[in-house]
Amino acid sequence: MPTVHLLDYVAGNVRSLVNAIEKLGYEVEWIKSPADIAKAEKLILPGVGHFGYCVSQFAKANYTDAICEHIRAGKPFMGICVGLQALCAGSEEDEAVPGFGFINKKLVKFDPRDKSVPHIGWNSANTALSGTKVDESLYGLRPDSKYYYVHSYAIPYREGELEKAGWAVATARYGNEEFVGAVSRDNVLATQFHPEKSGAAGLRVIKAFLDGRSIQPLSSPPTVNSIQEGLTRRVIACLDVRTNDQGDLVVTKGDQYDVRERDGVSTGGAVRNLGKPVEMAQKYYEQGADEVTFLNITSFRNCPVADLPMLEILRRTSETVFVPLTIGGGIRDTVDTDGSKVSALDIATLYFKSGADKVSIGSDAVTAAEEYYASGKKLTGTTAIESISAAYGNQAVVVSVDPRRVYVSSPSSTSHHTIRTAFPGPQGEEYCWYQCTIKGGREGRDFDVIQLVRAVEALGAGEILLNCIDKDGTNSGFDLELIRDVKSAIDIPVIASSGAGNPGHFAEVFEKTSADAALGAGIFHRGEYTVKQVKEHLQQENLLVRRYEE
Ligand code: 1PR
Repeated sequence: MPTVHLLDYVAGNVRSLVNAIEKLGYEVEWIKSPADIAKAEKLILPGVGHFGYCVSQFAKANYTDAICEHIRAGKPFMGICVGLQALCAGSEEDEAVPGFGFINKKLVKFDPRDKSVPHIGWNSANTALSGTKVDESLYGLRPDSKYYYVHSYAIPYREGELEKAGWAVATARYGNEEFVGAVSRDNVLATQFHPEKSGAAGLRVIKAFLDGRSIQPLSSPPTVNSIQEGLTRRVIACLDVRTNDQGDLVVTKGDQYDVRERDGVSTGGAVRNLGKPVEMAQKYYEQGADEVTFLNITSFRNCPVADLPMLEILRRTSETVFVPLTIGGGIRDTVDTDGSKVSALDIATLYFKSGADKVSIGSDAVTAAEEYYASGKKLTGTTAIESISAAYGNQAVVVSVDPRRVYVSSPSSTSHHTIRTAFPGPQGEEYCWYQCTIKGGREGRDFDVIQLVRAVEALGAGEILLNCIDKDGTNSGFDLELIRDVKSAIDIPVIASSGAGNPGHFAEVFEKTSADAALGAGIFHRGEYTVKQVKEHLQQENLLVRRYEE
């Protein structure tokens, strides 16, 4: 089997990249020391996280000179995400650390005034501006395909600048900022997006690099109408996973968090079994889901951390599902069955190594946020959110929020942040606040959702998964009032969740709020609608979506 060398210098999900390379018929060899780089023919530098941290890690381990030598020698080199950023002169993210300097540009942070930052989701890598012919493809890139990005800093695109230095450029637009999605010159290809997470479109790019084909003819050139710039609306399929009474791991789904069958008026029947996690994730990938989220909604009792069943689910899913995978449930400091302490960061590391791109933190985030205010907004660096985002980047940390409506007659009757609601409470109350809960909604806290999201953003969370217990499983649509309120309080992206019952609800949440993504569970598991149908409906409503590519 032909070989490609991979440098696994810091944390991150490299498993998906390895799976992608192996699926394409190549074998991965790991670079373990700078001397190994000299032996490499093709070298891939993947990367997530903090620019300064990554680039100084290379320097500390004496990799910088070896990598630069490989590039100067004209040997094939591919940089992914921070692997692209490292080629630049520097980054606003860390002014003290210079990059390798091959690309004479500095990375700049996206302006959060008109959009969420980080930029997370599917966007273009369009070579049209850079002059690549419409019937030719640069490393398999298609101007009408979408690729998965997750980053806060980017190279601003100024027409002609990089081209003058010999680079071919593929661009993307986020809000009113045009930035560099990919660049190529001679033996170098570098992508800001993650090809290993970009479905078939991304695998095509990796294959073109591995096969050494920089320019190829396009058998079906894009039409003017098929090229649409900008970030697409993300549709996420969520799988709540737990063990049922027989001990099998199943996908389940509750009504307002009650996952047991209802027998007439009484509850408390068997745990609903809607299918097997890996098979269902694969099915949603093939339907065009832009991401898949697994939530372990019960802790697996008496199970050593290293054997957590979710690790195996991730390993198997990441072999065939090439879109981002999020895993939540039980991410907190814990004590293992042998009495040893395991940190939230250790658990997250196991998940990332098994193929997860993001971890989602629920109960522990509420506790951390409460402590944040109690200490006068001090950052200790020790919470799960802080330690995981420091090691893997903010974009890898999602906070899952489980709020419940509490109705009040007037804002003055509570110290919490209220909204005026168009859906009055049982006593005709016109105001409500959203109470944070922990332990899957079992315990309510004297803490509101706005306090929580502001605190976790300050602690380093990169995205909010915004559930709503009142809406969960009701098929009655998303809680638009809650989503608008949370969006107006923070800059990081918000995933709307709970209540999706038909494709119109997805269109509604994107049209009437500025939600960055929308998640559905029951609607898909019960077979009422497919992800494909939801995306077709969004498209009919003139909302930009990623088309699924075989
Ligand atoms: O507290 O860090 O261990 O994380 C536990 C995680 O498990 C949290 O993310 C919490 O939301 C989730 N969870 C705990 N108990 C339940 C339950 O249902 N009994 N599920 C639960 C939460 C909510 C959504 C759901 C949407 C969409 N599920 O993920 O999928 O509401 O549903 P719908 O489209 O069918 O309306 P920790």
